[in-house]
Amino acid sequence: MKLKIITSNPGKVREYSAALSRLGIETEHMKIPYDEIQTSELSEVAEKGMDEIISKGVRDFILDDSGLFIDALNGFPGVWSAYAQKTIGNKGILKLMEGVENRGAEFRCCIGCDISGKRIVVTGICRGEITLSEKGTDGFGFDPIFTHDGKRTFAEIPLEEKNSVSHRGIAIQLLLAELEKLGLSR
Ligand code: ITT
Repeated sequence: MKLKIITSNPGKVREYSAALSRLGIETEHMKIPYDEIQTSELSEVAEKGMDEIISKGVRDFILDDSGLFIDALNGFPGVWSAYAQKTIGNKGILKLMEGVENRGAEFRCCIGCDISGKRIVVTGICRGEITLSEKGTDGFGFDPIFTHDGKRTFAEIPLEEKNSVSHRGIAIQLLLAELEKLGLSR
């Protein structure tokens, strides 16, 4: 099976190609812009994105809408994560969290998959904490300020380890289970 990975984010491409090749699924990166609508649900953004990609004649693909949801900030930046990353960045998030004791947060990843004319939408969640400072050089986006084990950030662990515990890794496992149910996993 071959799936196109539709994203503008090279970090996502690395994670999908590593995780899917281990499952025997071939990947091909395609950068096709699509509108990310303003809504409070990642799945709505993913579904609308899928409609737009399909309307352009592209089939058999995955895309994802992801975000970092911080408990003490009532879920911010959440669906505005890309905007927050571009504007205030990790330093800005740490500033908002200065003096905040409750560091709880979660990453969510909603994958939309179009395969053999069928649509699968799954969401993976990874809980953890916002660190006090940026640490690590691997990964991308919010990885240097998020720790799932209270010890190392996602930017300090190898990609394979991130994939085994992360929101995206969990969403990929859920996707695989749905593909198996449909008899489409090979
Ligand atoms: P595409 O929509 O083109 O796939 P994007 O980077 O805009 O790329 P999202 O809207 O899904 O992707 O991502 C929202 C933000 O959250 C963005 O700034 C990402 O860098 C960040 N992000 C998503 N997944 C992440 C992860 O696994 N680790 C760290 N940051 C992540």
